[in-house]
Amino acid sequence: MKAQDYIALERQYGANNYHPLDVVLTRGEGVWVWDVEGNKYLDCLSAYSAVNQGHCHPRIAAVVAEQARRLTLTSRAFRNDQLGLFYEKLAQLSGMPKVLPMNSGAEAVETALKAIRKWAYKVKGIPDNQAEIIVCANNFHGRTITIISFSTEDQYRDGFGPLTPGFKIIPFGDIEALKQAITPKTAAFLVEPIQGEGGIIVPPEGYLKNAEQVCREHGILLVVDEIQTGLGRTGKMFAHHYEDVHPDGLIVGKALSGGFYPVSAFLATEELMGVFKPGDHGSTFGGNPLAAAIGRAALEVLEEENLPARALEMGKYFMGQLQKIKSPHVKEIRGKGLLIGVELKKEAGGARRFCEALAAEGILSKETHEHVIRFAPPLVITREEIDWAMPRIEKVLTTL
Ligand code: IF1
Repeated sequence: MKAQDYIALERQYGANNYHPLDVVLTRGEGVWVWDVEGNKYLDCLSAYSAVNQGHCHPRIAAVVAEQARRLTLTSRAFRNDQLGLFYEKLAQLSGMPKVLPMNSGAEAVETALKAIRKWAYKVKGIPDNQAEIIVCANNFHGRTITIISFSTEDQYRDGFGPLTPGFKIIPFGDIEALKQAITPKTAAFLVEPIQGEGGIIVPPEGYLKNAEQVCREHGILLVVDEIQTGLGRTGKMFAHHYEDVHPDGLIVGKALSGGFYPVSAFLATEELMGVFKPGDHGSTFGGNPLAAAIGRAALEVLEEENLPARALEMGKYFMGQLQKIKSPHVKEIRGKGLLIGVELKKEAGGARRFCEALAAEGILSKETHEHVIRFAPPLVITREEIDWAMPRIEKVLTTL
C-alpha cells in the first residue's frame, strides 16, 4: 500500500478530529521515524513528550515483550508483583509519598480534581459542592468535559455544554491575580510549570515558588500538572524542581511509559491522598502489571541514561543554534531544556506551513497556537543529530 491508500482508509473510516500532516509513519528508532515510502524524519515532537526516551527504546521494548507473555491485567480486585515496585521508583524520583495509577493524562487530572474536592469538604471544611479550583488562562489539562470546562480555548469547549462549575481562571504567571482569586471556598491552584499547548509559555523566574508560598499562606493545595514538562523534558526530572517547590499534588503521564502504553499517575502527600477510601475511585486498567512494569523500565531509562541532564545540555545547544539563525519570521525563541518554542510574527502566515516545509526537509514538528513551532525531540538526541537538523531548520526559517 502507498501513503495515499492509508490516508484514504483513515479519511473513509476515521473521525475528523485531527488535521495531521500527511506523513504515514511505519517505524521509529531513537529520534528517527520512517514513513511507508522509506523517507526518514527527525521527530521533533516526541508524541508531545511521550517518547522522551526515544522511539521503541530497546530496554523498555524488552520489558513489554517479557511482561506481555507473563501477566498483563488482573484488575485491582487482586494484587500483582509489579505495582509496588513501580510505586517505589516513582515515589523516589518524584519525592511524593503516595501514588494513584491511571492510564491517560486526563484521567490522572480528573483523579487530582476529585482528590482536591474531597479534601476541600472532608479536611478543609468548605461547604459541600462549593469548592473552587483556580486554573490559568491558556491551560491544557486534557479533553474530558470537566477539564475543558476550565479551558480558555473556545474550540475545546464549543458544543460540549453544560460545563462543570467550580473553576476560576487567572492569567498565567501573575501572582497578584492568584492572591486576588482566593476566597474561603478556594481548595486548590492547578497549574502547568510551563504551558505547553498554550504556546511554550515560560512564567517569570520564581513564579511557581511564589505560588507555593501563597498557597501555604492561604491553606490551599498546590497541584502541578507535569504530564508534558515532567520526566526530564525541561532539563530536570520535574520542572518544579528548578524552584525547589514541594506541591501537594503532582500529575504525570506521557513519557511515564516511554510511549509504549498509556500510563499516568496522580501523586500526592499522605494528607491529600488520604481522602480516598476503598471504592471511592478506580479504573479497570489503572495500575495493571504490564503498565507498572513498563512504567518502572521507562523511569529506570531516564535515570540510567541521565536524560534530564542531557535535555539540559542538548536544549541549551539546540536553543543556541536556533538563536544564530537570522530569520525575518521569528519573533521569539523560548523554552526550557528540550521543550522549545519558536514564535513567528503574525505576518509569517502561521506556523503550519513552516511545519509542512520542515517535514519536506525531513523534520517532524507541530505548530501550537497557530504561530509557534514546537521543537521537542526525544531527550536522547545527540549534538550530531542537532547539527544535521539545524541547516534544514535554517533553510525553512530563512527561505519561506
Ligand atoms: C491532544 C495538546 C500537548 C497535557 C497536559 C494533560 C494532558 C496533556 C499538560 C492530557 C495532553 C496532549 C493531548 C493531545 C495533544 C497533546 C497536547 F496539544 F493537546 F495540548 F501536549 F500540548 N496535561 N496533551 O499536555 O493527557 O489525556 O492526552 O494523555 O489532545 O491532541 P492525555
